[in-house]
Amino acid sequence: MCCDEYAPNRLVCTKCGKEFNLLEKRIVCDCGGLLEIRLNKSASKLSWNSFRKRKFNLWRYRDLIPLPKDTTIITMGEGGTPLISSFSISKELGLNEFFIKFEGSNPTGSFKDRGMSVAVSFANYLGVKVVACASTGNTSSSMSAYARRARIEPVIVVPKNKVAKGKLSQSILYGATTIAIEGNFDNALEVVLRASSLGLIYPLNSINPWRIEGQKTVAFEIVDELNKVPDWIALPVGNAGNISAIWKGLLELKEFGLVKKLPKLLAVQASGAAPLVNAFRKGLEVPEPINEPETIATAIRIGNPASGQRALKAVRESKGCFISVKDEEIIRAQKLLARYEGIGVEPASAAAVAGILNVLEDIVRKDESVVAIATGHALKDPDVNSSHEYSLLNALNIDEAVGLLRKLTT
Ligand code: AN7
Repeated sequence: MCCDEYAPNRLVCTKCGKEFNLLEKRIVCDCGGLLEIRLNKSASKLSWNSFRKRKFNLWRYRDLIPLPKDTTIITMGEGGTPLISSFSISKELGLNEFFIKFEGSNPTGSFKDRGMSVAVSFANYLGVKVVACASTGNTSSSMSAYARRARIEPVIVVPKNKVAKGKLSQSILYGATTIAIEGNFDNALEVVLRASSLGLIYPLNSINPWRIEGQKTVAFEIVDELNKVPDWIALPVGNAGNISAIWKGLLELKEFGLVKKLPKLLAVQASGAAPLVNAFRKGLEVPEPINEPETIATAIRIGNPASGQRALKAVRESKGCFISVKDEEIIRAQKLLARYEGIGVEPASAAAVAGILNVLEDIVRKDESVVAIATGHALKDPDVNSSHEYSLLNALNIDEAVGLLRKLTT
């Protein structure tokens, strides 16, 4: 029997390999490396059938989320999001199997709720009083909601005037203390990292290993629902926590015998904020930061991704690809999803679909199965929605409105 078999779950530095007790409050290693949670082998007794006896939300996979048994779970039923078949777009493109995993249906409207449910549960277990995050808007909305539910104080640091209205309104509703910084997300993250190292706050950005434990569950759900591993998973990449989490989840499924093969990752960035695409092309392991990232997809307007190195490794291991899309292509894909499928997503999420459209036949073959992760709801960014053209007819009264309808339908 391997000595490792009954080794406890543990925190391991992704840089130097140093190990720590799982329940330590620590976020980074003394060497500066990010920490990752490693599961022990007892999970190898798991099966899809045992998962499927439970409700379809992220807590179906509780056995793979190593929170202590007596943790109070701070939940709003996150996860269990719909995997929507794309009828029209796939038919139009001649794609065999194309699905949208609609993360917009999470409690605060984005995939961030998965990581926050787990990480706020852990913060609460630690007895933390104040949590903080830097954010382009979704992390801050989600953290504020879950922190309030746990009666913990939320503090958010956001780039001034660069957060979409829907997201900002959410954190106002939750009453998060808000610091709006002149600068971008990368500067905001610097603030949170410094405050964390001074012991002022407990950070809930995706450098926190517990966030990753929650976010990996989207990979479990995709395989669970499809009943197979798709050929491709496409997703937008900003700070690169999500793609790192998804790859970690997939590797765990393989390790524990729950899948035999792994999908390729199609990682999509906006062309004005694409440090990882550049690094991928140049064959670099560590990305070079971009000083002034710019894109209409404000969620992924990030120049110095904290998990960039992990993301590059994940995409390479998967034999996938990093690609960039232009803002016009993002807007076109957003419109396509809305007007051909009825699926409303925010611009960052549309980037994943724009990416697939760009590389169809070159990188993604039409006979392959593809799942695009729609990370956030359309209501997050009402300004971009309102910039699409549509037909507006004004009527002064009821008779005139009925007259317009008559004209339109005859
Ligand atoms: C809709 O909220 O970084 O690569 O601060 O909101 O894990 O960063 C948001 C990121 C994709 C990219 N899609 O995920 C934040 C934040 C949407 C997002 C991403 C984000 P990561």
